[in-house]
Amino acid sequence: MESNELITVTSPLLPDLAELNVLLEDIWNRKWITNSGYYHKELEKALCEYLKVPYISLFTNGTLPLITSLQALRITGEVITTPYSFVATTHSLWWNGIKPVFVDIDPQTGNIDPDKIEAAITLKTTAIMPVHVYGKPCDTKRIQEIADKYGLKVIYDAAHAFGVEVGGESILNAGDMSTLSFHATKVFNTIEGGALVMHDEQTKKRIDYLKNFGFAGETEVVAPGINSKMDEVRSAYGLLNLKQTDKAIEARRHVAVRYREALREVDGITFMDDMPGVKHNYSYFPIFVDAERYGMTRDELYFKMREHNVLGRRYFYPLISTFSTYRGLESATPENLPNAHRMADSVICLPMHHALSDEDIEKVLEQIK
Ligand code: T4K
Repeated sequence: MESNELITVTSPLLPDLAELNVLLEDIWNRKWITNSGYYHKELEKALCEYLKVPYISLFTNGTLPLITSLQALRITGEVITTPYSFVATTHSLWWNGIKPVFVDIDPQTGNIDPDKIEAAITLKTTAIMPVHVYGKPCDTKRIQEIADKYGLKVIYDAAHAFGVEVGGESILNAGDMSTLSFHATKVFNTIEGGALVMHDEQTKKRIDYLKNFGFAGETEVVAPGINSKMDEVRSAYGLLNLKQTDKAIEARRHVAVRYREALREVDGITFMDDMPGVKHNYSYFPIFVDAERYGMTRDELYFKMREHNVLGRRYFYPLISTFSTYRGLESATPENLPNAHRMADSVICLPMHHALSDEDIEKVLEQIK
């Protein structure tokens, strides 16, 4: 008999409750529960080390670092970005009064196609905001060459790229800044949370002011900042979760290996392989359905899986460029974004997390095979 248990696309990595209680007691004793406390500082330190980055600033979620990075770099006018992402990427531009300019993606990686960026640059372009979608690294070298040639800033939305490295170096060191999300659904989570990664102390200081209303000391406000601080409870929770992240990524890798092994034989289903020289985090496992060869459309498969309690997700469908806020933009036409449309119309992200059992994995595969 089939089990009624839902196999969800992800499941949060949770710290040991007894260990968390010890830290909570300490926080209670300290009576310092937010505004850059002890655990906030400790987590920033631990993350710099784990992620191999020089400076990091914690945030209360993964959307506010996007918005704040644009403020900090004083980005205006137009920003070139990808339509194939979670809607927060483009919303951060909107919240800064910036016009998003969508560029199509590379069909192999799902990331912005560097070959199409130059044609989208105008006199108003001030920055590029690519996304390492599913944690697959963008072509950061090519993007930087273009940015340098035209004097543009680059802010990477690295919400999916926690711990991803290329040639032994963190992908988070590319561009001018990178943002992270520590949402419950991510490889590393602080329930809600996020961060900005930067290269120098001066920028870190400025970001720390901006996330605390612009305060630079008790009586001085240096910029119209916002409140996007992470509290002590979530910082402590994050410290504990960081200790088990490597193990969780290894468990995810095990899932990816089995999925690939089984799906290589299924006609009409494709997926992404590991990239040479890249340390992946296995944050998502997207498959792409070719309806003709597979004999079923993506949506037919998606709903059939749901009927059997396998809850994949169609990340990232619909494309951001099709939402009412953005579809009026000249760059939002389907003719400008054929690869992004093809990917959004064929994708299902399979359940992918540390707690999937071998039985769960086989159940997911059964639905597809
Ligand atoms: N940039 C990119 C590229 C992003 O992908 C995101 C967020 C951001 C920026 C913004 O970062 P944040 O401000 O969110 O930190 C989820 C997440 O809410 C969102 O963080 C994430 N990307 C996006 C891709 O996915 P939903 O609406 O699909 O999540 P939800 O609530 O349907 O959860 C999915 C599944 O996860 C559930 O079916 C079961 C499981 N789950 C979820 C939660 C919240 C649990 O088991 N426990 C939980 O507590 O958006």
